[in-house]
Amino acid sequence: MSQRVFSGIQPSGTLHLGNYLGAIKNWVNLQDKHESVFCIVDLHAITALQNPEELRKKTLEMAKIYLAAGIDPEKSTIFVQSHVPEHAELAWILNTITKISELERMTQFKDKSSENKQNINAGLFNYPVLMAADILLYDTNLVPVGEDQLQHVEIARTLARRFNSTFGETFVIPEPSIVKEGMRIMGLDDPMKKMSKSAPSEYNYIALTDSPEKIREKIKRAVTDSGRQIKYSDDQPAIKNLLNIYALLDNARPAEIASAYRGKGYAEFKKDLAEIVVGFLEPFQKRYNSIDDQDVLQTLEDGKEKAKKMAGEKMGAVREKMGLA
Ligand code: ATP
Ligand code: LTN
Repeated sequence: MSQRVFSGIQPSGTLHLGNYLGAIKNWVNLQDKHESVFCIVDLHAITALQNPEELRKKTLEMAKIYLAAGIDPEKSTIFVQSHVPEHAELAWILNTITKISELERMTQFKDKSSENKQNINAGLFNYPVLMAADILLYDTNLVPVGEDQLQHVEIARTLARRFNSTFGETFVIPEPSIVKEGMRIMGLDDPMKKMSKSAPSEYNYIALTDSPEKIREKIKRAVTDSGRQIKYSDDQPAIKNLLNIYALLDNARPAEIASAYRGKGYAEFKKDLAEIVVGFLEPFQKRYNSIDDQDVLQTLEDGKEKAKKMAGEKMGAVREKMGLA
């Protein structure tokens, strides 16, 4: 039976290979089997101070990234979170059934508030509640995300259950959807930390916009393990990470790639990996650059209408159940 898929990314910062392999690649596969809704979560982005012009630009860029990565507006709904006010409305309501202690446990809140001590705002604290609203408004069954978002999907499940048992059956209980090899792509400069756009060094990540020369240089400089062999094992986390990237882009299994390189050196493996990454990103960037802004705006307009209809129906039911109508 077809299920409903929902996911989103904030229109801030540069997208990297971790975002693509951990989340977007899975979205592209899921849209063929399931009714899918993909959102650009600008209301989440403003939990850090944004320049208005820049935010508008990044929102459009993110929509282009979705399209260039293969999200097909004929199959999926693509829209901007702030275009559908029901997200903020449901978030408010869910806030009233969320315990402060539940939000205090969120590791992303702890990380982000320690990174940016001057702006620990209430929106940053309530971020997971808005994310729960995003998910629950659309009767979502599956939420494809990277591992770092699992705790937030768990809160969405808790709030759905709590609402249903207090006010009557209203929300579907969502499940996370994770691709094992892609769920946590590690930094190229440190295989113990996840690849992240907020990393201090650009040698941590491969941006989806990096040039072929930059990609080759970054992979050449990627740290390797002290062992000499190319094998897929937890005690060689750096090579394991590179094998995961290779396998996901080549649609193969990491252990198979490892055995194809048995007896060969790291240099040869890295050289081939760089070409695999370039071979993926070059056509991606071509597609990205050929997308017309006017077409994207139209896609977002169509997406808004579809999303409004779904979200409006759900909010009607919520208001009714709570005595707000
Ligand atoms: P930051 O590191 O600045 O917090 P980010 O790079 O983690 O940002 P997000 O916008 O928070 O990016 O994440 C977008 C999506 O990409 C989420 O589904 C997230 O789980 C996934 N993701 C992010 N980083 C990775 C990674 N290193 N490996 C796998 N998935 C990832
Ligand atoms: N918090 C997520 C982005 C996000 C999201 C969502 C993901 C906001 N709402 C709903 C899945 C479903 C992140 O990646 N930082």
